[in-house]
Amino acid sequence: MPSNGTDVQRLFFALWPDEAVRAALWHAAQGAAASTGRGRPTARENLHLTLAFVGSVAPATAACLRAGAARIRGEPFDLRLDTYGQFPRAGVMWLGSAEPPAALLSLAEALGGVLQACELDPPRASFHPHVTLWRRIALRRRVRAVPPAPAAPIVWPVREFVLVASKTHPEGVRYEVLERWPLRSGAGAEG
Ligand code: 3AM
Repeated sequence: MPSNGTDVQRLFFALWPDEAVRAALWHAAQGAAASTGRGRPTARENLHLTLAFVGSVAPATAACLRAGAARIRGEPFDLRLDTYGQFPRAGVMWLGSAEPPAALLSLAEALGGVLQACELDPPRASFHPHVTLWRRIALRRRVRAVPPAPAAPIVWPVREFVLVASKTHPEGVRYEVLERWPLRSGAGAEG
């Protein structure tokens, strides 16, 4: 499968916040700022929760992924974001959920199946749902400086998932939502 060329796109499946949730995530990121040293915040418009990272793929594979995603029949759910954490080696601070809903884990698993069906490697690491708030946390602040839980948990009503293209511009990475699929009651994959 070709992995370079002008039509290749770098893709991932994600949950994409509405404006209210985005504002709350940004607020939570600001609240954690004192714990980061010279970390870099995720751009407000880029805040998201990755469900499955795809990588750079040719148009035929992107079409396969879209067709597979359209067959997913996941349950809508409310995601309670109540816990800060870090991936210390990566220097990342995130907001996550003490108890991720089963419907979220099922959705990520179904998308892993879509990747495999499109002859891509399924995600290697086990799925740890999180919203990256900061990167490049100062070394001496890692782990020790995880802030206490947000004052009020963010409750994210999740009713859809999206396919996102990651585009590198001179001013930084920008994410573009390419397509959205609703989560409808009635679990399981169609067809
Ligand atoms: O949502 P976060 O910020 O955790 O780190 C990248 C980002 O995750 C991750 O995919 C999301 C959108 O870019 N990512 C980037 N390259 C990756 C890779 N090779 C990767 N995840 C897994 N493998």
